[in-house]
Amino acid sequence: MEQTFIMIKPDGVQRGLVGEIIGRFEKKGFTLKGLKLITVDRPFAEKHYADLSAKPFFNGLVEYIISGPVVAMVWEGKNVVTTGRKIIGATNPAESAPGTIRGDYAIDIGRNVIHGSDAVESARKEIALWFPEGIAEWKSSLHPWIYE
Ligand code: YYY
Ligand code: MG
Repeated sequence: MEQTFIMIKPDGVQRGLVGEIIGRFEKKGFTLKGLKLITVDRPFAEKHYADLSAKPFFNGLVEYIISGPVVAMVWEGKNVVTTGRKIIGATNPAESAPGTIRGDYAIDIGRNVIHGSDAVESARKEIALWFPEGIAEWKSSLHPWIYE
């Protein structure tokens, strides 16, 4: 089953949005496979966003991610990478549709509350980076009520 890496950024944690965000993924029917509150250091944040290291906003992005604890999660389910990105909404909250997390809870692109992997391959890399200890092995007993 497909997995994705979802991270509630420091603004989402500080603003008390953790429960709301987890609830949206839970209620959709996805399965929580990993979860931790963690403050990462600069080299770690730079590694997570390595693909963006040439961008002008890279330093500000890294500062933001290391500015407080984040909630790192692994969610599992059919098409969870693509559907997770839809639940999150467009990168710039000015363009995120109402009903999405960024559309409902964010205004500025540099405070957009949440990260979600953009492809199955990047999800695999991000899960390995953030959960080197591995993730939980369990199957929700709701499975037959969510999948036909
Ligand atoms: O995957 P996603 O988070 O939607 O966007 P990315 O293009 O991967 O950029 C990562 C992160 O960088 C974005 O969530 C906000 C920030 N950022 C920015 O501050 N300014 C930009 N012009 C583009 C992205
Ligand atoms: Mg991205």
